[in-house]
Amino acid sequence: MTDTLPPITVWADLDETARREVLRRPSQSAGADITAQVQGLLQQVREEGDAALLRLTARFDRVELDSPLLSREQVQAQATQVSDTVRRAIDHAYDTIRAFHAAQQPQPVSVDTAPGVHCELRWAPVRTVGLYVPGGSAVLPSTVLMLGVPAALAGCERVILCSPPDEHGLLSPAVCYAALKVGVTDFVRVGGAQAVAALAYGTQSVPRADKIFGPGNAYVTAAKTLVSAEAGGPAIDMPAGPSELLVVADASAQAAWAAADLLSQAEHGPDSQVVLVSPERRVLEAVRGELAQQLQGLPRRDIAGRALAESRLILTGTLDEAAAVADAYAPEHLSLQVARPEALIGQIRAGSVFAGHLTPEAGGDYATGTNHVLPTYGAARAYSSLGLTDFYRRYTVQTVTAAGLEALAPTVTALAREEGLEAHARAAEVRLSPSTQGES
Ligand code: HSO
Ligand code: ZN
Repeated sequence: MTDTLPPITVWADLDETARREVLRRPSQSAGADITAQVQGLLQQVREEGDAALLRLTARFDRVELDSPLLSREQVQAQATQVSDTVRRAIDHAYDTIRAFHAAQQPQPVSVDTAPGVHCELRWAPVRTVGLYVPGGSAVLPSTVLMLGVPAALAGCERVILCSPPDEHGLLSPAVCYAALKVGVTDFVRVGGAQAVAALAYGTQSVPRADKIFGPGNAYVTAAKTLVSAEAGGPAIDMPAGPSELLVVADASAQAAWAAADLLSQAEHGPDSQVVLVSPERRVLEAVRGELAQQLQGLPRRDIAGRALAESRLILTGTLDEAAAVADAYAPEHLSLQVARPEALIGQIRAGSVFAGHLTPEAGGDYATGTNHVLPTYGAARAYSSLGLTDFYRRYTVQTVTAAGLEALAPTVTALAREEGLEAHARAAEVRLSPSTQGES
C-alpha cells in the first residue's frame, strides 16, 4: 500500500508553479454534464412538485414513496428504535453544541450617528430554513445537530429537514431522534438535487425555504449554487465541498495520532483532501508508514485509500514555513500537532482549528461543540465556519428627527445632485420646506 501513497514533497525543491500545483484541489466546478443534469432535475420539481419528487426518489433511491413527507408519528416510531448508546451520545453532543452556539447570540447595535439621527442594527431569525442532511455511503445524524441546534436557538419558525430515504423509505432512527430533539417541523425523505429543488421552489407538501443549509455531494452542491443564483432564489450557507484536513506536525508529534486523523477525513470519500506539512523528515516518514499500516484495519479502506493516493506529505525548512504553506492552502480543518499550537493559530487561515496533540479532528466532527459545517476548497480565506448568526438576518433601522434632518439635508442634497439624482435631493428638501412643515 505504501506505494500508492505519494512520496514526500520537498517544498524547497519546488518553484512557484509547482507549489501552486501541489496545493491545488482537484477541479471541482460541477462539470458541464452535472450542471445540465441538475438543471433538468430542478425543472422537473419546479413544474411538477411532489409528483417529480416521488418519481426521482424511485429512480435514484430505488424506493416507491406515497408521500415525500414522513409524519411526526412515523418519525417518533423510528426514533424509539435508537440504541441507548447512540441516544446518550446524541444527547451529549447536543449539549456541547448547544452550549457553544447559545453563547454566540448576536447583539443589537443602537447608535446616535449625529444629533437627531439614530441608527440601529437588529437581528431576526430567518423564518423558514431547509436543512440538508446527506445519506448515501454514510448517514450523518451529527449533521442534524450541527444544523438543527443553531436553527432552534435562533428561533427559526419552520425547520425543514431533507435527507434521502433508506430502502424502506424511512430516515434512520438516529437521524429521527436528533431531528425531534432539535425541533424539526417538517420531515422530508428526499435527497439529492431534487431535495434542494423542493426547498427552493416549494411543492404541494414541502414548504419553500428562505435559506438552505448543509453539505452534500456534487449534485446537491450544484443544485444549491444554481437555485441561489436565480432571481428571488433562496440563500445558501456556503460553498461546501469534499472534506479536507491539513495537519501541521513538529518533532513533538505522535505519528500514529497524526495518521489516524488523516485517515478519519480520508474515509469520508475518495475526493477527501488530506495534507501533512512538517519541517521534520522523520515525522513525515513515520506518518507515512502509519498511514499504510492503519489503513489496512479500516472498514472503509477502499475509500480512504483512494483519497490517500491524492494526499500530500510536504517537508518544509522550518515550522514557520509549514504555517505559511498551511495558510496558502486555507484548509477546512487545521490540526496543529505541535508543542506550541497557540503560536501558529493566528498565522493560518482555516475553517476550524484543532489545537494540540490531544485534540482529534473527529472531536469537532461530533462533540466538542464547534460546528462541522465549514468552508472548503480554500474558501476559509474569506468564509466563516457555520455559526448561530447564519440563521439570522441582520437589518438596520434609522430614525431622523426635525433637528437631525436639518443638519443632514444639505449633505444628502449635495451628494444627490453630484450623482445627478434630483428626486433624491428633493425627497430630503421637501421635508424642510415651510409648506409641508407641521404636516405628517
Ligand atoms: N468531517 C465532516 C463532518 C463529519 N464527520 C460528519 C463525521 N460526520 C466535514 O466537516
Ligand atoms: Zn468527518
